[in-house]
Amino acid sequence: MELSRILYSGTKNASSWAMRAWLALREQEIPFEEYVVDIRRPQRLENLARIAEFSAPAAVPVLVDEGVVIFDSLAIMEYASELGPHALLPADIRLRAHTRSLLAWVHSGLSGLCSSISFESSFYPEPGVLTEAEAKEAKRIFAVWEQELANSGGPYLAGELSLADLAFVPVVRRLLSRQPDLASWPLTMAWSARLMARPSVVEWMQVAEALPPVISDE
Ligand SMILES: N[C@@H](CCC(=O)N[C@@H](CS)C(=O)NCC(=O)O)C(=O)O
Repeated sequence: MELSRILYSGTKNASSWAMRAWLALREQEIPFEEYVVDIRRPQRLENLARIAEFSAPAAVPVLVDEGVVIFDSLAIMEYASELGPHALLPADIRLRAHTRSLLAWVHSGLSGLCSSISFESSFYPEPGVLTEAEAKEAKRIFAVWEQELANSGGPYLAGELSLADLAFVPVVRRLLSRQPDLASWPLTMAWSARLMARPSVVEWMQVAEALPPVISDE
């Protein structure tokens, strides 16, 4: 019998949360059918109302796996990590907890950076420049990545590729679109290039970059 697994994803140049879940499934080579929910206005509300019929948060992503509804990118990412052939969280219990902290930090808005720099804007022909406060916060995040990579020895934040790296992909995209000078953070520079070159990331971005720009809500 064929497996039924549908990911309700979102408009690819506007859905950073959907992207994270999608990347985790792709990285684990978990087969799924994708249903792209158009979250652009004005159709957004009507489309999300349909999602609300089976998923309480009325948001994407949602994975419906054999009839079981798994909502929220974090839950889907953890499921992908458990279901696929290579866990996307470290085996060591302390390292795993630390990696989950990074994931949780992204999930709780990365100290406000995600709401001030929209994912949508990273696809604009001229994404604009960082404010002084954003540039300061970006530098702090580059330094955090640099330290994580130095501690683990790379090539990813926790050594091997983990959910933390995947969760940061839309953040890297946002920040790199503003063309920061990463010379002071060489490990971060190499890691971000490595991450953005992963076939899963390239696959999503190729579709996202071909779409008409979306004016963000913020
Ligand atoms: N915490 C949720 C956030 C999901 C989310 O905000 N998704 C956006 C698209 S990327 C959405 O559907 N927004 C519609 C809304 O909340 O009205 C997750 O991680 O899945």
